[in-house]
Amino acid sequence: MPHLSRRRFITLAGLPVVYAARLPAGVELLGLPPTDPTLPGKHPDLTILNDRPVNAETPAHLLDQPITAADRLFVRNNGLAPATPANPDEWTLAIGGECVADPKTFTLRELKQNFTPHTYQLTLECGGNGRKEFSPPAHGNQWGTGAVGCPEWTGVRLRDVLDAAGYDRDRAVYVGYYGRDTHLSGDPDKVVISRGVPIAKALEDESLIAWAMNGEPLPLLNGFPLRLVFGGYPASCSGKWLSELVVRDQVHDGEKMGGQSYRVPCEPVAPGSEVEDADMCIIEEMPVKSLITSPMTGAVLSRPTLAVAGHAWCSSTAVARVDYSIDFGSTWSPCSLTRPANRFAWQQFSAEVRFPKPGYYEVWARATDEQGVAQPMVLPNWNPRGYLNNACHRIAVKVLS
Ligand SMILES: Nc1nc2c(c(=O)[nH]1)N[C@H]1C(S)=C(S)[C@@H](COP(=O)(O)O)O[C@H]1N2
Ligand SMILES: [Mo]
Repeated sequence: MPHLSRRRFITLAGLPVVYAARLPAGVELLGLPPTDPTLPGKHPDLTILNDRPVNAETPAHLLDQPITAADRLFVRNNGLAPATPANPDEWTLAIGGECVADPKTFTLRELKQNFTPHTYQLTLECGGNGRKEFSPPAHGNQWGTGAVGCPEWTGVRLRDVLDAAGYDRDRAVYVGYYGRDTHLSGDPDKVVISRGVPIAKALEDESLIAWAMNGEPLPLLNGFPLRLVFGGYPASCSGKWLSELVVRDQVHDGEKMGGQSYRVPCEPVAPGSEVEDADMCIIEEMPVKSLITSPMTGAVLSRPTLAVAGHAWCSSTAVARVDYSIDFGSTWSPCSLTRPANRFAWQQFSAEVRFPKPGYYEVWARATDEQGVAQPMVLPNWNPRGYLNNACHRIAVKVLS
């Protein structure tokens, strides 16, 4: 049977077809379903929302690690990432703005050599994470739950660098950033995004100018070689491919600071309302939130117990408690909860859940911060651009016996 021996060593999608020699003549292999193209430096199972600009989120079960691996951190680009610099140590960061009398420039090498490095685990979450759930729908990337992650970041304190540059402490109101990405139009004069934080946030211990994620250089898509990282604030404040900081004597008015961008109605509005720019306020602290990362939704159980685990995070010192419910929020039971590695790091919760009889259940998780503010069970505060959805995360479970 020569046709069989010829098929002995065939491969499919890079895998050996183990029983190729036994494949009857005329039978075609089924093949594997097509997979999304993989982003450079990223896990192949990230969900790609767009490729121009690149936006990709992380399925909940891939976020199961206490410290998010670099290849699993979501990507949110507003423009086009710059090319990988040939000599990253020569990358420059300029410090200027109204409050800096004598503008200075530091190379990345100088930042590494002349300042004390610090490492913090900081939760990075896009202000639009969870936008997909808003009704009526909100324009923008339809993020599910995966525009969040919590790697360990290494860099220098923004405060130390501002101190070294010198700035007018009495007049400083805001620190804005500029990066080296390119506007989608290709116009080199158009700024992609230039946001920032109030001076008090900029001066916190954990506010970093970072060059490393989990001890390795940043992935290009996450800002290589240099970026800002602020925990507790919308990730849009954490400028990537960082090239310039401006210490402003007013609220920074860079690209995407005004209008409807990264802003919510100052007072709650009815779903579907149009809101004047003047009535929109800048998002600062992000609300308390949690995510069930294990098991995946849709788990099928052959016994009535289940280990549930995930993360909880907030913009204050720590999440105080996480509870779970299997009866749609009628009653709640406490989860175990770890302390954060540091402020703004996410914390791990876990629980052994017992189901009273076979059937369909949902497990809901609810985090409460130290001020006693808990996640809402239903979608909170509808807003035109669909920011700050911190409704409880839920998974479906089928209990067979
Ligand atoms: N230069 C620059 N910085 C940026 C952005 C960008 O498009 N360009 N996107 C911002 C937004 S909206 C988010 S949510 C975070 C995403 O960070 P990540 O891609 O590393 O996850 O980067 C922020 N910093
Ligand atoms: Mo974002």
